Amino acid sequence: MSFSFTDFPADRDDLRSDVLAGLAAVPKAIPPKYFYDEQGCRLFEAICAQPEYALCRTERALMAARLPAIAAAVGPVDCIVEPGAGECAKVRLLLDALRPAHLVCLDIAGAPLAAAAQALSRDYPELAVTALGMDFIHDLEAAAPHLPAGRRLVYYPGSSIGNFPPDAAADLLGRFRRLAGAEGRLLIGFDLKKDPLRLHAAYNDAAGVTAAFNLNLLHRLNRELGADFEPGRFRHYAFYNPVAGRVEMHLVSLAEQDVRVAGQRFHFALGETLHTEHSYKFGCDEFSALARSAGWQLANEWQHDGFAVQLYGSIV
Ligand code: AVI
Repeated sequence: MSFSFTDFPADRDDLRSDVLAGLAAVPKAIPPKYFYDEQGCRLFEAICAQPEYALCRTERALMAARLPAIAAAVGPVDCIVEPGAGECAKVRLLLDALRPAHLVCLDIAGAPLAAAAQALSRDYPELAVTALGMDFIHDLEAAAPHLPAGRRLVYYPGSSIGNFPPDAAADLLGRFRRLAGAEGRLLIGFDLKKDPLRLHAAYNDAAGVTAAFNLNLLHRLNRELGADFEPGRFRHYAFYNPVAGRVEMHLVSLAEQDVRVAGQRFHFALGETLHTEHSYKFGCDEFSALARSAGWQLANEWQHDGFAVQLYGSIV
């Protein structure tokens, strides 16, 4: 069994500057990557278990049902690279089917990643596991020296690509391509456009878990930046915008109020929004055009109940 963990804490020191810049912007906004402190990771896992939020279950069902075809299409790989690996749960199916020698998993939440990757390495004694606690959105290139030579598969499941605006998504896909190398492949899962009421319900679950996930951001800022947000004075507000093809998530101020964050004062008008997340939904052709703009050539695609998985190789 081989396991290593490297933390890149400097990459995560941007919280203060990103939040201060985001609160000074019009409209106010905070990047969604800051949802994922330890409590945020737990709440996201709980979202995935909500009856209204089918995304994770649907992707798992698709992967399980189509695994032999997916493995055959991917072909032999030496190394799987998983950005945003979280609990390292999704990759297990692929490890069973592809049997690579090496797994490199990356996540901004370093401590939970280290624990999950170490547990995984106990279950796969033949596998060399490298865990990198890093903000790969900011500095994916820092992962390159940790990748072994050989044929690489970048695995990016869970429709995480939908949390980026189209330009940033294309940029990230291009960086995945450079990380994968000329022989490399990309297996990516994304949520499809569908009935807007279904999408609306998925981000407004009856148990209020998504609301707690959204509001947890304010608790995090109170704890880590000495802010004085009163989460009870903000409303979780999420809706599907069919023109833009995305779910938008906001925290709307329920009062006129001032908030102090890292020693600076910010004013919220009654009804003013703090934007926290976009979750883009795609058509299959729309997504493959986006990937193509980043140098990826579509090789295969599988769909199930409003979710798609696509396999890419480099355009030669
Ligand atoms: C991680 N990401 C793909 C989730 C999504 O659906 O955009 C995050 C999430 N936000 C609210 N619910 C789930």
